[in-house]
Amino acid sequence: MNSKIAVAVGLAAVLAAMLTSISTPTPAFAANVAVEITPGSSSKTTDAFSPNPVNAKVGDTVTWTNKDSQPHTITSGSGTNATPDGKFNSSPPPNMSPLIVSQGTFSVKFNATGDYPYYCELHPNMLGTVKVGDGGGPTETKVTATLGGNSYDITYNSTTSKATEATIQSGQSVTVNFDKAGQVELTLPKTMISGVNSIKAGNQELLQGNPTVNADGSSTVKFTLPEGSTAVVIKGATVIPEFPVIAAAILGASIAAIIGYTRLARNGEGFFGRA
Ligand SMILES: [Cu+2]
Repeated sequence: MNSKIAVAVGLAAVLAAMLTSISTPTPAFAANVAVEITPGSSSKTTDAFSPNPVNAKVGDTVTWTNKDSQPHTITSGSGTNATPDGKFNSSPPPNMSPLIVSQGTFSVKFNATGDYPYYCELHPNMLGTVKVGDGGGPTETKVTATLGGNSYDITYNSTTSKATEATIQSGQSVTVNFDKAGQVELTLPKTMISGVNSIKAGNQELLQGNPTVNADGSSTVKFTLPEGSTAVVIKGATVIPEFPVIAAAILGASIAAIIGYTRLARNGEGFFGRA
């Protein structure tokens, strides 16, 4: 056999083996969930990881990939006092070895529901959470509101209630409908509403304390939708107007100019005086 042909046959065999391994079916229920350690993460906090928090189901494997140029660790525990809780650690004591080097990965399979906070032992300012829900499906989903051709995703987290619809009352409020009562956490995009100051079910105020404002400017609010209620009306300092403010201002100025010109014309005058 000619050596070139031999190489070609060898490559084809390797390729066939790779394709076979790729197409091997994975178990129907367990999933792989990807999280990135983001570039520049050593100087970041809760945005050091993406997504964060990350949602998984019991049996899922979460894999972190280090997209930063520096090494990091994925260590379970609360980062504020930098104490490992021993649940998982990419870089166990005593030598913190191995570190997750640039482009390296670390995986953990989660077998029980709960919230799992974690941090980086080299940079305890880097804080993340894995939220593991039961096998009934993701606990966090979204509902989309539209206005003026734009759509706004509202993410919600609830084990009891499903958001069925969201509508924007331009410049006033956002209404979210649910299938039934229960505890709900909503994250509302800044482009839709900011400065959330009221969440009402009928006449009942549900908002307690201030909403959490996230790094991207979105607001996260938690409330309990009372029995018998299926909708909340959310108000804030600003709710997206039908038209952008600048467009409205230009439109207003144009109307004023037309009216002004019409009056001048009626008096037999142009903009530059009598013709
Ligand atoms: Cu780090």
